[in-house]
Amino acid sequence: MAAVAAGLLAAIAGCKEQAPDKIRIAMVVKNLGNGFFDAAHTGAEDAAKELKNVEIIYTGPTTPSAEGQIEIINSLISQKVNAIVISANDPNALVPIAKKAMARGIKVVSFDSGLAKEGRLMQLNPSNAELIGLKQIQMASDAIGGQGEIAILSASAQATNQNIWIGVMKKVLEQPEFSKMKLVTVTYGDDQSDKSYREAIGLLRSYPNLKAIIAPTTVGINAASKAVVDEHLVGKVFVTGLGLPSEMAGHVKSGAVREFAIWNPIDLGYAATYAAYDFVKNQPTARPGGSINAGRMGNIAIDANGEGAMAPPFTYNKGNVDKFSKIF
Ligand code: RAM
Repeated sequence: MAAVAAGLLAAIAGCKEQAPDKIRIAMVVKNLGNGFFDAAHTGAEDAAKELKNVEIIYTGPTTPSAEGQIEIINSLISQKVNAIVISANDPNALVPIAKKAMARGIKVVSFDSGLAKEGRLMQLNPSNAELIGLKQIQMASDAIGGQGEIAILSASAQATNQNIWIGVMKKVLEQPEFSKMKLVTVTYGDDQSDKSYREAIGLLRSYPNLKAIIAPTTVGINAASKAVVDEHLVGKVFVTGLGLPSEMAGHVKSGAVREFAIWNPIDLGYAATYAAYDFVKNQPTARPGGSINAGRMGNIAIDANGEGAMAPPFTYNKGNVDKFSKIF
């Protein structure tokens, strides 16, 4: 009897030790197996360590679809997580499920690729969209001497972030400075290496006068660079866009890429986790017009639209790519 009672007491104590206020933050990414999101996950875990009582549930579909993310969010609602930090595969299709989560008290924050305003409490952008779009056109222009045909190889067709950047790029191309550059097409590799590679090969074969491929996706830029090498077009077609130094160092060396850009995905995942935490904790400034406390990243302002932005994109070339390839 005594042993049973002691066991029961221990079990009760054990329950108590399970810290009822442990905060569970689910990071839902566009898809698993993408190095960019692996890095964001590292940042989320860094934040969790600092915040102490936080557990990160890292999840996402195998291919980047809204349907896959809806299924995952449904299951996170049943698991009663405290917050969802999501990089959305579609700005609108996920709104009803995100609203359902919020109605159950789950704090939904989007990062990287945003949810429409009504589906989240905040969107954390890596940087300003205008800067990201302009930067990519500038890099392409520099590589091809300001003239010639260019194509865009994007991620999935509904991706919020890529579509915003493509919109900016099209506007930037209307400026007189870039009038000799012609965008011939936009194609989608769905952030899958094999599909992106096939699309890139298709571009190179369909447009014999193509001078540059801009891939505003880390998966696409890697695949397009490989396609240019395999088609023996190094020096004739230049690839640029957004890439991870760790994946791009070889392509810079091969000459397929002169310059590319990106922000720090570790810091982005870290700050998004802090944002979710602030909303869970009901920090009074975590609201549109306020700011979040993002730990080592300092305070990040939230505009009236509920959006915040981190640092400008950083440019990589043969002078610095090796150094950064050790980080992300
Ligand atoms: C891919 C994803 C991600 C984007 C980066 C640049 O990894 O599409 O959403 O921000 O590229």
